[in-house]
Amino acid sequence: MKWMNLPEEYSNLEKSKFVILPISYEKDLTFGVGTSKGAMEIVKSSEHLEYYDEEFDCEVFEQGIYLENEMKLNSESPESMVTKIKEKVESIEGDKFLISLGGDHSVTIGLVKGLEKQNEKFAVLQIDAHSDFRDSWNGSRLNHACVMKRLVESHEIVQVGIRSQDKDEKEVIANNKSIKTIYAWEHSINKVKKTLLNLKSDKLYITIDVDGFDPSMISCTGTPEPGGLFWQQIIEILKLCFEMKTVIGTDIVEFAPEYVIDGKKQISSRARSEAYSLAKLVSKIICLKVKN
Ligand SMILES: [Mn+2]
Repeated sequence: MKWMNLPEEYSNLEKSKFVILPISYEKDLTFGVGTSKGAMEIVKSSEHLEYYDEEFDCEVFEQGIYLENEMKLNSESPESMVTKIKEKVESIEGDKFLISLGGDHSVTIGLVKGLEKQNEKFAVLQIDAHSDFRDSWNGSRLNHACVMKRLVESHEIVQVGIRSQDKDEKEVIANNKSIKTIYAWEHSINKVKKTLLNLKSDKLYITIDVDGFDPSMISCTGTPEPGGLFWQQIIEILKLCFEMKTVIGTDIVEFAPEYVIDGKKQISSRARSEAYSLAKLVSKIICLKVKN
């Protein structure tokens, strides 16, 4: 399988600037199911993408897009999942740009740890409905609800689109200077700009939990929350990030295209359309990296 069905000269590892890493992993989902199929559903829909992006006047494929084999990690413990992803990321050459497709949000812990080897200091921008700041969840400190709590131990964090958290998380965030939260109901592009300006790190990793989108845009996710961000708002946030910082990698997580009906797992036409939107988001990320 190839991203966008690209011919060999634009999809071999050696010549490709961009590397897409699909990860299948889901543990202890809070509400819905099906995240483990998310990555490959996005890959499948990429064959319908245009080669050209008119918004950024960019030929998406030109610098090469290599599709890694899917990492199937459902049977791994959280600790071993993190180690395997970290080692995989460390094995990717530093001049390539990583775009990982999710799995549940805990995969981001492994992705960020993997990038730490080649990047001394970087901040993490998180687009998400949830702050993911629980210290542990369902008995694990590596659960998807604890991701940002783990990452803030070594990185500055910017959260955008947040609209669901518990009281303890709110207090932890308020008392930690390394975290800046822009709630969904107070979101403005100027707030994002000011926050990026105040970061000490020049490098930035971006993690996109698809529930950061409003559910009218993306509904196939474990815990959809009303009042989210819309397509163009997220593109504007990404534009700012790429213009103001050196973005070193991104992930798109928590897409859950499957639902169960009469005991059988199915993928709805709605899920297919959302998978296409997320594949297009990958195109936009590629264009922004090429342009900046
Ligand atoms: Mn979330």
